[in-house]
Amino acid sequence: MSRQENQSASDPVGVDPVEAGRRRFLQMAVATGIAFQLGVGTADAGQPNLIKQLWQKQPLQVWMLEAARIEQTFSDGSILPYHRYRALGSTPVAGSVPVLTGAPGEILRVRMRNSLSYTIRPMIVGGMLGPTIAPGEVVTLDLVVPTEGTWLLTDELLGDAAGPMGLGAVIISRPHKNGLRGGRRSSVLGYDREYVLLYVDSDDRWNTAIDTGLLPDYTTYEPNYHTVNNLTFPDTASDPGTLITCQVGERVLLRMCNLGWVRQSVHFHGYHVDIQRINNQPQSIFGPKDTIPLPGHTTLEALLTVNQPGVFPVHPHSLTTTTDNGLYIGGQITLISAT
Ligand SMILES: [Cu+2]
Repeated sequence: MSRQENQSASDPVGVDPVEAGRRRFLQMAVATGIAFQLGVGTADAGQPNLIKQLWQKQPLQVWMLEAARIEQTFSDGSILPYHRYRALGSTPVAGSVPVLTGAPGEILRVRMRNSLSYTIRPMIVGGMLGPTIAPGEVVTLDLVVPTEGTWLLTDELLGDAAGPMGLGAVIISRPHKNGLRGGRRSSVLGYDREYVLLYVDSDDRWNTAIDTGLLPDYTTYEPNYHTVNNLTFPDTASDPGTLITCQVGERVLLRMCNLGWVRQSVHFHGYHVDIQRINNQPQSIFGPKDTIPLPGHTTLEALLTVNQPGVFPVHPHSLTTTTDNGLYIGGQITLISAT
């Protein structure tokens, strides 16, 4: 499913193909911080294997994702259809949300299968668009890891419904501790552990409409399902990627992500956290907070200094979001467990 013909169409005549590729690559990287390149690195179609030449010293990990229909059963017995990215193979997850990791400037290679009944187009919020992927198609995306931070991968064609449908993944951009870039370490953060928490809210009428091939009523959005890492409480508290496990004295980086539309205010029991970055922009004006703002389609990194042992809830400060379709207790609650 390579689409390399697109890749070489603008090669300047008479310019060394590797050099041309490098320039184009750098232009994209500088302009946006993120670049999708279609099919580069698959050498079998006779095009210059640009990425391999540029990055041959870096082993390429191939992450595998599938855009798939998934039914989830909630505590009230109701079942909601989602269209989610499913992690295949050894692709890491938090809950069931794929979490892809790379260093800034590195290539992330993703093989994406579209098992949905409509064309999708992956995009990174605040970044570039990927290619369209037709139903049944498998496409290899090579994406340049953006600047240090936490990024949302979602779908452009589903538009406003991509979040409610759950079509999201998280990309962590983290400098190598030793090695690349002269051994440069993170300039902003020092931490002992990290967790990803991805919040999604859904209005069942939207999900049901899209799942049956119809358009939802975009004028009305009243979410009644609320997941964190595609889970609800108490499943959140038994998932190793969603239960925040730590020890007194540690610093824990929380990569808070909101793919939904509810303007969340996430509240911490037991601790205050320090906001490090919002949408990957360093922040210095916030003091310690027990409640942090997390609007839709936003990422926020907060540092939790674990200064007491215990088990404490973390949840959006809205009663509705701590329910499953109105049934308390459920929804977007998870726990911090500190020993
Ligand atoms: Cu509370």
